[in-house]
Amino acid sequence: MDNSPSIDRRSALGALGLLGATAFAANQPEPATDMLALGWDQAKGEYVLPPLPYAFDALEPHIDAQTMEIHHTKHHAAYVKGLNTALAKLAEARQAGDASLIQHWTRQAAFHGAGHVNHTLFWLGMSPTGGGQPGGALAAAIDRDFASFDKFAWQFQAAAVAVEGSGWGWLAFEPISRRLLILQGESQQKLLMTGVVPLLGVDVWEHAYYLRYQNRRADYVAAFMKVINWPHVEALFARVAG
Ligand code: MN3
Repeated sequence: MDNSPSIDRRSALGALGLLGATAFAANQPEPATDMLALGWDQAKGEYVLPPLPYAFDALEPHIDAQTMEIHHTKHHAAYVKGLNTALAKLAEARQAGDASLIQHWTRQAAFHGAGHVNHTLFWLGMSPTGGGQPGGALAAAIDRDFASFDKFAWQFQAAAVAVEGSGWGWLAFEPISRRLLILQGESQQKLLMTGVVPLLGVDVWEHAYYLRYQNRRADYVAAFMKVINWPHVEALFARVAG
């Protein structure tokens, strides 16, 4: 089952290169189609659910179609709605000069905003032709910062499996040292280090795997390794570290 509108792989790759580069090139205007693929509608001035760059069943058997459909059309869509709502409520608060709910809606913006960005990155970090190992400069950086790809894969999976409750396993670029870090995100936005640029994230909320893997998070994370879109991660890395 396909879900339309879809975007071709090349445009998805180009668009998601922007996610990592945003902090470094925020002054560069980007084409509207790329912004839509990143989940922002410039014409409407609001966040939108970006299309998946592949069909719901494209990652079978590693990630099942039902999980993908619910995850994308229900969970991710809810983060988009929550982010737009939070920002609208903050605009109302400014208009009214009423600070009583500033803390609530600011927290909501961070949670739903992170949820939106995380999932956009998640979808494009996977591919029906994914798996294997990265090449080029990213492979060299992984060897430098984690000793080997196998050591990286071991730590990345262990970190993701060990996330307490709901969260994410992240591979991120740290721009001060210009090195790679593996981080554990809790919820959508907690335990991340300010300034890092996420390159690859695995969603370990139960909604990401429970239908197929039940409580076997480690099996799900191992399956995720088989669908990683390394060319996309390499492109993100090149944008921020190149
Ligand atoms: Mn999720």
